[in-house]
Amino acid sequence: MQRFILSAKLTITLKILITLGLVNVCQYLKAEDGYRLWLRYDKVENAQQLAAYKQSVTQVLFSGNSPTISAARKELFQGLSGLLQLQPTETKTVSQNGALLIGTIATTPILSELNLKSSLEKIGTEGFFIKSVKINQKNATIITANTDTGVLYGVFHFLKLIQTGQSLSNLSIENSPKLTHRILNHWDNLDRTVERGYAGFSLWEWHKLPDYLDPRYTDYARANASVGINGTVLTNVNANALILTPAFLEKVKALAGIFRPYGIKVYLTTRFSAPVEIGGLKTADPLDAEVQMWWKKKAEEIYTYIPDFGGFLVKANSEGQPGPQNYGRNHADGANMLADAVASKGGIVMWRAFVYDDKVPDDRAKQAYNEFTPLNGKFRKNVFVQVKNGAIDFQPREPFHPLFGAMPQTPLMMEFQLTQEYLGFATHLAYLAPLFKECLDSDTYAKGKGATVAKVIDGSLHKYSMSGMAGVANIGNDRNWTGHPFGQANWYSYGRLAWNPALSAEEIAEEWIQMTFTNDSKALNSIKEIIMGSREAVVNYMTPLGLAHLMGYSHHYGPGPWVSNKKRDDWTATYYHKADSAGIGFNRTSTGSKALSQYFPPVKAQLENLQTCPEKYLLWFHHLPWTHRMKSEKTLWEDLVGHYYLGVEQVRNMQKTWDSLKGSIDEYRFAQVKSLLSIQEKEAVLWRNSCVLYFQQFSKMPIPAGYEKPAHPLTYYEKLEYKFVPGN
Ligand code: BDP
Repeated sequence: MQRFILSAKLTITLKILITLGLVNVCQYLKAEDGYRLWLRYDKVENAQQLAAYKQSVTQVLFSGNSPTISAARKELFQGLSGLLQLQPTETKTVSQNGALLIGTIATTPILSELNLKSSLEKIGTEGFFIKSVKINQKNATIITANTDTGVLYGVFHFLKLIQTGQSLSNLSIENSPKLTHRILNHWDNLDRTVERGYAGFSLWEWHKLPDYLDPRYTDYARANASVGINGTVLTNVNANALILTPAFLEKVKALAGIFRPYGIKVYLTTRFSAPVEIGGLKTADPLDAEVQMWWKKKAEEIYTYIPDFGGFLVKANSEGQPGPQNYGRNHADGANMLADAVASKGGIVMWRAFVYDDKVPDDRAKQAYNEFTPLNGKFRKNVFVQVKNGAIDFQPREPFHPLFGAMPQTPLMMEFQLTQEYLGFATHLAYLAPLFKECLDSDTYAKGKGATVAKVIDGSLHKYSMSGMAGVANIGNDRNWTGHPFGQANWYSYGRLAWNPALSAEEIAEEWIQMTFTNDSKALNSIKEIIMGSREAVVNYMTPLGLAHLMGYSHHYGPGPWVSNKKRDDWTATYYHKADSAGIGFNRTSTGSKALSQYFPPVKAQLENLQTCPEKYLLWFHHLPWTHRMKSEKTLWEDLVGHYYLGVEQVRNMQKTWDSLKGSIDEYRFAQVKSLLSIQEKEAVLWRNSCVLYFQQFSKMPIPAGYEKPAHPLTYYEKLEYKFVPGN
């Protein structure tokens, strides 16, 4: 009773304040905090458009009743009630213009009259088909597919048409994924810390699972399904064997149950030494019969919990993780043993190619290729070799990994990193789709011109039987999921590119902005300008002209070009930039480490030749004197300094453009991004000053006139120390 009186009082007070114009009630009660991601479903603002949409959706005929169809139905009604502010009636027959028919061909008999067979054959098991048709002489729209998951994807696409202001007339959309496996990799530990995670703790509340199911798990699944992500690896590649024990499998089962209706399979990372650690065996040798039996039994056990378990992701013999080489075996021996254990249930193994060893004297960039190419064709059918986009480690810019194109008989899976380990964490705005695209569009020349990385991983080049892309997630339990509101764009664009690598970074940015921020064309263009230039800005103020790995030791936060003399040489900055009085850069040509010889001849020739090597990769492949003449006619030193200063300028421009958006987007996110951009500006200056002063010791050349001078001497920057850096 008392509560009622209190809330009545509060309502009256609010009403008075609203009448007086003192409180904008929407903002007061519901800040746009980013939780809803790109699935905001706010009312369509343009009245004309809204009226047209309403005419296109007057009644709904939903058929089927699986959990996936229920999820699709729920999503549709949630979307329509928000976007169009209507609850269309569900009917069984088309009786007026504007009917929406949704369901698989098998559950929707009316559709069999429409002659859709050839279209449905084309879209496979996950594609969908949205078409304007006439039924009973009435205008109708059908959303159909061969499977319930296809229907769900179709519903999300239909809602997106409205969210992005597109017409619903004369539709004829046939859409299907180009890759079979579109998977997020969570580097989440069982204690809920996230390796290289900058958005809070892990979403998975292991302690409360399986009894408490956070509603957020469903929203996570919705977001993934909306972009077609169909798998999630729940645990860190630096694996803990405990995830394979019954107590944890029970928890995994609960999550799998939530994700299943959304077409998402669950995968786990395995610790190669699990048979010893939790199985009591003396060895984990993959050729040992007892070990093989242990994994078979373990897999059978997992399938009793999760009948559609996806399989294993494995990091082995890399950065101290155990693996088959501990027993004198190779990667194929290890992968095949696990593949055999899951094969009969349709499971797969994603075996990572991220291997390098500081005991091996060769260039780190060459090691994965050297270890894996001899194993081409030696893996079981259900094994992917998962390869990072570049040969070192998710740098702001890397040339494509030479393994792409080099393993025609072994399906290669792309691994991108969405979490910004090397791109300023969740404080820097960096839209990564241009980075992903740069790699996907690179020509490997594996079968002559046009053999792009995208064609390798979509399986078309070598006729792989499966194809896949993995994205190391940038998601945590921060209210807005990704820490930086623009981090959401990296999750979104990853999903879109895994669905179709041919999409452009720009078109993805546009749809994301429309759904996440606004349809207003002026604001849209300003945000697009910020987003599209953002990654290049980061490259410029961190690692321009092909430099790499200049980040702080171990945590990778902030500049550390001076990092040297650590326990592993290949974890220092000096290993990568090799700056000295003679010049700067890593010589990977035939007079250096010969890493270039791992590329197909036309690529090698292009990159080896200073006239044709794109300057963005220059110091990745060449060690050059400070006085080297660049295309700009400037010396290498001047050009390098120019890039560092340009990077800071670009961030300042991003700030200005963002400021111009005041009033066009909600206040909460406006203020949040504004603050984050000012951190980014501060840190960009820190990067610029640190790197320019550090390299100047070797170039012994002045910072060209006209540039603002660093505020402090080099020693100041070298002494900066950061404690408790997240994600480490
Ligand atoms: C590096 C990260 C490290 C990961 C490793 C990997 O610094 O935390 O464990 O990659 O991919 O980027 O295995």
